[in-house]
Amino acid sequence: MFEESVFSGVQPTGNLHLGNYLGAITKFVALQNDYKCIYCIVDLHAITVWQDPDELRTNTREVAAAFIASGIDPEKNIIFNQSQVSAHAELAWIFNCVARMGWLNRMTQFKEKAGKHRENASVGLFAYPNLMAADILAYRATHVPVGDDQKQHLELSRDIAQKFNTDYENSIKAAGYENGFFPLPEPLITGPATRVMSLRDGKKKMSKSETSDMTRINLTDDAELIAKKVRKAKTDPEPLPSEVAGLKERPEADNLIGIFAALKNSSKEDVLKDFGGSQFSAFKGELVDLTVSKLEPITTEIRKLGSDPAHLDQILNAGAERAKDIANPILDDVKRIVGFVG
Ligand code: AQP
Repeated sequence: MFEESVFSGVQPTGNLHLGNYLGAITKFVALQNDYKCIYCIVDLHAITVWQDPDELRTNTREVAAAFIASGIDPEKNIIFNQSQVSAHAELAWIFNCVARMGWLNRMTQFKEKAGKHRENASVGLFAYPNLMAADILAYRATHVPVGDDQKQHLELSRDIAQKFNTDYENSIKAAGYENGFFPLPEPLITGPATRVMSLRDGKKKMSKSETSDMTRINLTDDAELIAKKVRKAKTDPEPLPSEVAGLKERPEADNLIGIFAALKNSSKEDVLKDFGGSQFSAFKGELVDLTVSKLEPITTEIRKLGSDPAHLDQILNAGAERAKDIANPILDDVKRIVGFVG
């Protein structure tokens, strides 16, 4: 019914970390073999919280470099920054008028990010999920690889797509679409590290905005710093269990085993077959070696690509043109369906 395709985005809001890498970027790399993929650096989302303009430019190029260094082919896939394709913002406005206040009021990410200062949060931060729906649906994308933290936003995207299809049913049929205009995009949340947790608190998500750098492993960290962070990662006094069930109520152990499994492309079960009964000190040594061996080539490549910002800009500009070629005709149809003249 809908041609299968993949869309996902990453915010250029600071150093990318192991959570972004395992929860999202490794999935992006794997999917490029089977789908038409569009990977976006979502700078419009980034400014929902104030960003220093120079840092925003640097971070945007750094995410582009991280995509490419991780193995995403910019020729085969489309890589671009969101603000270059105005269809995202235009469709988001239409979705602001489709989504209901009650739906957005239920979004836990807004509650967490706005915290006690809700009245002071930007309107953009509140409406963020509508823009995310527009990002995906501007391409009528069917599959969205994301970390577990984005599940609720994905569900909202589906609700918006469904409501648009219903609200404009007759107009959509008149435009020649028999089965609704938008697909209901499916989240792809798979593997042992869909929610990588802070190294200092197994109940909190690893995050760019957490003040302590010791809570996360950044893609730009060198081997020495990775070793220090892993050595200091919070654990409990028990040896590692031999079964996954034994990780219950042990969030820090669960997190480190999940990271190891994801980096090794294996499962928690298999990792525990090797390490069940081990002390954390022995396991952490192996985790450092594995993390460094996976990240070091990527870090080196990010640095190399970062030394030529003009080349990265060329890639983003070319990607934006290809993205416009897909999104603009879809937006034109949406405008007609809604009843805009022109
Ligand atoms: N800890 C995580 N574990 C697994 N996946 C994660 N993702 C983020 N954190 C984790 C996934 O990475 C993709 C890009 O995320 P983002 O940059 O768009 O925004 P975010 O989720 O807000 O990331 P951060 O690091 O938590 O940023 P701040 O601190 O600004 O809130 C998404 O697919 C996300 O699921």
